[in-house]
Order: sequence, then C-alpha cells, then structure tokens
Amino acid sequence: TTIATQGQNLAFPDGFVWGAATAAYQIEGAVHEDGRGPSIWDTFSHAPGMVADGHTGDTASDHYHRYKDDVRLMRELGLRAYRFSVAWPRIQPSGSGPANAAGLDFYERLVDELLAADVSPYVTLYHWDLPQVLEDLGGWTNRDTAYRFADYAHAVHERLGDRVGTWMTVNEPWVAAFLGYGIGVHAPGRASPEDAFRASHHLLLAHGLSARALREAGAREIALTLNLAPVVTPGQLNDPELVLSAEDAEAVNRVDCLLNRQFLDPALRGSYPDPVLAIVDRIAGLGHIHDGDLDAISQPIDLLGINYYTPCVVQSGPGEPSNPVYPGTEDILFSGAYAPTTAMGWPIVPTGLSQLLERLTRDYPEVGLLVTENGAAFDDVVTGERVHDADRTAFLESHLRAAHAAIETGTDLRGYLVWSLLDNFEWAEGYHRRFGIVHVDFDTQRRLPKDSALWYRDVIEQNGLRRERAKRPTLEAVA
Ligand code: GBH
Repeated sequence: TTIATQGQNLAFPDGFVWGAATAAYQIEGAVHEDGRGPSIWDTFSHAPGMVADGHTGDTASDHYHRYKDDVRLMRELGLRAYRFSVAWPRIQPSGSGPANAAGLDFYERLVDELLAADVSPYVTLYHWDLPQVLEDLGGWTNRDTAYRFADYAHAVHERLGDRVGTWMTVNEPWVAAFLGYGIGVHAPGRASPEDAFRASHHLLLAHGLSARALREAGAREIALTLNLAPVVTPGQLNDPELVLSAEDAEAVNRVDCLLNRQFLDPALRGSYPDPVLAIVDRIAGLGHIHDGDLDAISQPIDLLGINYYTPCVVQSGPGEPSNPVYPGTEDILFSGAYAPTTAMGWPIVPTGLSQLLERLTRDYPEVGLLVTENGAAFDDVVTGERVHDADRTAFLESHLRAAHAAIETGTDLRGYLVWSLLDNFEWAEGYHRRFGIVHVDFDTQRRLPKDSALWYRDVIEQNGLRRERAKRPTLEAVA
C-alpha cells in the first residue's frame, strides 16, 4: 500500500471514535492506598536491575489523585473516548474473594467524571498487573488464574456495567506471556519458553471466560486487544508485491503464526494454526490445552483492538542471531533498524498499519476494528510553556493517513486511540521513554499539553486531517 495522500484533506467516517489510552500501573501511583494489594509489577520494579534506573510505579503520573484534572484535559482536547485499565489488585488485593469496595469506588468516580465530561469510558480489565498472590500460585502458567480472572471481570462489571459500554478483556497476551514468562524482561521475570506457551493459552482462556461472563451480564461491546504487526521480509518493505523464496515465505508464515495468528485464530476462528501447534507440542506439550477450551476462547466478540507500533521484519536463516522471544524460530533472522526509528528504537513504518488493517479485513471479516494503541516515544524538550514535538505529530499524522487509506479500501475501522494520553511509566524503560501527548514533569506532576495534543484536538474537531490548521489558543498547564 502506498499512502498518496500527503497534504490532502481527509475526512473520517461519521461517529469515528477519537481518543487516547493509558494503563493502571503506568499512571496511577498510590500503590498502597484504599486496600490495593501488590501486583507482579510492584515486585518486579522493586527487584534490583529489572527496570531502568530502579524506577517503579509507586507514584507514576499520580493519576489516582489527579484524575479530575486529567479528565478536564481530556474534555479540553475533545476526546470522545478514554481507554484505561482497572488494576485487578485494587479490586481483589489477593486475587480472589469478595471485591474491595474502596477499589471499585475509585473507578466509579473516574467513570462518572468521564461521563460528565462527555468522554466514553473504554475499560481494559487486564493490562499486566496480576495480583502477586496469584503469581505465587503459578501466575498465568496456572490454569486456575483464568477462572479467577473471569470472577474479577464479573465483579467490575457488576459495579460499572450500567455506565461502561465497551469492555476490553486482556491487553496484548503475547507481551504478557513472551516478555513476562518467555524471556523475563517484563514481570514476573521468568525465562522459560515452556511457561510462555502455557501462559499464552491461559491468557486466551481468561479472555474467553471473561467475555462469556460479561456477555451473560449484559455488556454492550466486548473486545480483545492484541499487539499485531505485519510480518514481512526486508525486501517486502520496499516492494510489497515481491515474490518470496519458499524458505522466506515459510519464515514469514511461522513468525506471523506466533505473533498474530496464535491469538487471532483461537479468538476469531476457534483453532490454533498448525505451525503454532507443532511448536507448542515440541516445546511445552499440548496437555494444557483442554477439550472445550477453544470453544470458550472463541466467544463471539464485537471488536478487535489493535495495538500497532512497528512491523516485524524477518528472513530465512542463517540462524544467527536468533530471537529468543519467538521460541521455535532459531533458524530465522530478525532485522532491526531498516527505517528511521522512535526513541524506543522501533522503525517508523506507517504503511504497516494500512497493511495490517487490510489483512485483518480480508482474513477476519466479521469483527469490527478499533486501533486501541498507536503512538511513539521521542526525546521531548520543554521550551518555555511548550513542547514542540513535531516528530510525534508527524508520526500520528502519517499513521492516521494510513488508517484512512485502509478505510477507503473497505476496512471497518471504528476509531483510533493514541498511546498515550500522558507521559507514564514505560515498563522496563521506566520514566525514560515518553509516549504522552501531554507532558508530565515527574518532579512536580505538572501536566503540559504538547504540540501534538493541540494538533490532535484540531483533528478531532475536524473529524480528520486538513492542510490548514485553525489559529486556536494553546492549553494551559495543569499544576
Ligand atoms: C504497548 O506494548 C503496551 O500496551 C503499552 O502498555 C506500552 O506502554 C506501549 O505499548 C509502548 O511500549 O521488534 O523491537 O522493533 C507494546 C508492545 C511489543 C510493541 C514489541 C513493539 C516490537 C518492537 N510492543 N514490539 S521491535
């Protein structure tokens, strides 16, 4: 796909959902308040050497105390939707049993504040902060965690279901399983490919069981959010029509199965792809996949949430260096810096988003699509009262053009949520990587909308992109 729309005015469909996203551990802080129990990210971030410079989420962006200011910012930006996650350890401090009312109270206050500001709440139930007590019982390698999760989902829906329309079950099971249990750069810090495949299946089961519980309780819209990416060879980056050798085609297919179809196929078709089953069988055995699991996992859902950052570039052998985060790909070569990158080192390839959306439309036509995350970290500089993050605006604009190109070819894309509303705790990178469209000073917690936020406000107001921007006042910082 080429995006030949540079500089053109582009209108998005009526009712397109413009918004931004965050996650509980990355912004809330207040880790000891109102009965919250410890999560695996508290344990992991406090363990020496796991997060850059020993940063933790203890205070993060202090959103727990500043949610009213943050909602005011959202209203001023004109956001139609705000995707946040509920911290399971606030609701069930030890991972099971009766809900902690004070934990639910916080999310109820947040939801009411959002509704009063005319911002629709989009709730993610799991964004990686597993109660530590459940990890002590095996975490996601323990099948029982999936059943505990469905109970927790039910408890949250019971309190918020009359006000929240859109529910996202599990965020990025690939990351939770393969970075958390496969190579251990995320919590809980285990490094076992076998555990990763078990965790992966149980996260999918948690999705299915919770989707079923939410549906029975009357939830309006249910989604699964995945980190998805087109898998291509270096040659295909420049020439998408390139005909691959049989070896390269097999390498591309195998990695696509591990990264994308390992989750898409069970959730949307009720089966694992054969190359995944072959690898799982070799590494972990298939004993953890029980009869009936795929029926549970393939509960009908309304939306597929797509988190897109960068493509995945591979070619067949030679086997050095292999990528341990994809077990079973020792003979495949992964490439890194083939395009300009963000501060994360991730190549910037907007056409990857249109390719991905078009592929999903072709292969999984029944499900509506929503970009639940897209964004970039850059080394922002505060100049007086402004952050001139032209690189982030360019990133977002080029990806919106890509999204629009996919809509033109028939993709049912319902909305776009920027990652992230606020600078926040970027997992293993701590506070060194800033993804926000709103700058946060982590000494004072002052919020300052970046130029990208002002640009986004304009996009939302126009319901699209246009050449000329209105002259409008900047937004005041919030101290
Ligand atoms: C998301 O994960 C998370 O949901 C969010 O919490 C997080 O803050 C945000 O993104 C930014 O990191 O092959 O080295 O070029 C992102 C998942 C998985 C995206 C790995 C990029 C490949 C990078 N990521 N991926 S690379």
